[in-house]
Amino acid sequence: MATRGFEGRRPPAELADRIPPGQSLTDGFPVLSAGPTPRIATADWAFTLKSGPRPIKKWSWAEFQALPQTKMTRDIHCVTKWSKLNTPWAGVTVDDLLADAGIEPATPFMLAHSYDGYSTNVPAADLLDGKAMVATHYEGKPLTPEHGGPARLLVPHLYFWKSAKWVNGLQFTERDEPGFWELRGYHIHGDPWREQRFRGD
Ligand SMILES: Nc1nc2c(c(=O)[nH]1)N[C@H]1C(S)=C(S)[C@@H](COP(=O)(O)O)O[C@H]1N2
Ligand SMILES: [Mo]
Repeated sequence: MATRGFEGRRPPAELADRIPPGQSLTDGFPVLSAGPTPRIATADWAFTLKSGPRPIKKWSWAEFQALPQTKMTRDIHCVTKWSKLNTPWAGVTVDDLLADAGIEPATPFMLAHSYDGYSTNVPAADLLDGKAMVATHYEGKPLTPEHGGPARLLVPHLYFWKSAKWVNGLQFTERDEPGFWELRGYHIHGDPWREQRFRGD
């Protein structure tokens, strides 16, 4: 019998090539937050796209819902060593946000910002071409507050700390500026296939 739960289980052989080095599968969906869960009513929610200090475009919840909605089912990988396969999300791709704002990527780097003060840096190339979205739904239902609702960033091909919960903005930056966990020793990029867990990996 395989041991299930938070410790994870060994992947069946046919799934082994979907599990990055050092990771185990979980069927659950652990909640990991640096602080308390903020409760943001959709009526109070807004999302801002910035280039440096300059706001480019701001969407209310209603305006955001009117953008093209995309479904994305992906495997996710947490630096605390759990992976979860086939997680089904829906929301707005970063490509569609830039298209609605009418801009091309302003700089090669971005910072995601959140209602709890969290931030995380991601190269723009890792957010574009359908690689990432601002997710508002999980398993067909509105995203719960614990998992980042009303909206979270989803960057499934990087470690899950890059998927900022309670996200309220994306900002183009001139340099790759470390965010909350990157300032506290996590890797600047966070590719699970290269085991980029901590600074220097
Ligand atoms: N705003 C915000 N986003 C966050 C975090 C956080 O503390 N605040 N934790 C990160 C970490 S370390 C992980 S592993 C994932 C966990 O997401 P989950 O709770 O939905 O599993 O969210 C990431 N996004
Ligand atoms: Mo994490």
